[in-house]
Amino acid sequence: MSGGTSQCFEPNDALVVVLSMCCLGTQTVNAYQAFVEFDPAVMAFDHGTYTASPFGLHIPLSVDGNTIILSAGCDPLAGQQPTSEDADLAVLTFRAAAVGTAVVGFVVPHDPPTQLSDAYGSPVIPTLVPTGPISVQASCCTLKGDMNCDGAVTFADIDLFVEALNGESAWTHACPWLNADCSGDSNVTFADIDPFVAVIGTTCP
Ligand SMILES: [Ca+2]
Ligand SMILES: [Ca+2]
Repeated sequence: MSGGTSQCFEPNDALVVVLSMCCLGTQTVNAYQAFVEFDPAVMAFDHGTYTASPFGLHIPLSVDGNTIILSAGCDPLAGQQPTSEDADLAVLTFRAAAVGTAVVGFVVPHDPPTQLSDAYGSPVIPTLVPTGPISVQASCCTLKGDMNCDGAVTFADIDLFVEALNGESAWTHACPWLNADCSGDSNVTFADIDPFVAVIGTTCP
């Protein structure tokens, strides 16, 4: 089971996480339950919907604190059969609440556990892959020279710019290292110093 991909969000943006299953091989699955947690300091849960297939029978999705509880299974009356195919199971929509970085993952350990079940109710133990990191930034616009991703190039970016000159492997900040490429050659070198000074004072639209 896993979720979506990493990208930048601004406060109040919708964050959509798709719960899916894959790579079951020859193991067929009849149902699942999942306990999904999120960081309420960075994101707020808005709503979630189950997919109609492959599991059309589900209990209403519920939220317990920062944990979302999901459970669904095949609907034999609708002709649904246990399946081993890759499938999306549910779509969870969050709102970016505050600047920060968060992961949407599974509560492990949990009793009962997050698991898939075969037609006999026996567990098919999944490899649980979290989504993220989801980065909520004050501004997601890419601004050459904006080294702290606050949407403006100011004196506060100078120390970080100098740090970026040490190379990408030494860069430990969430804001992209390549923002220091002010010359546009996809590298960060001393040749970027003059163009960096020239963009001090620019802001995101
Ligand atoms: Ca900045
Ligand atoms: Ca450059």
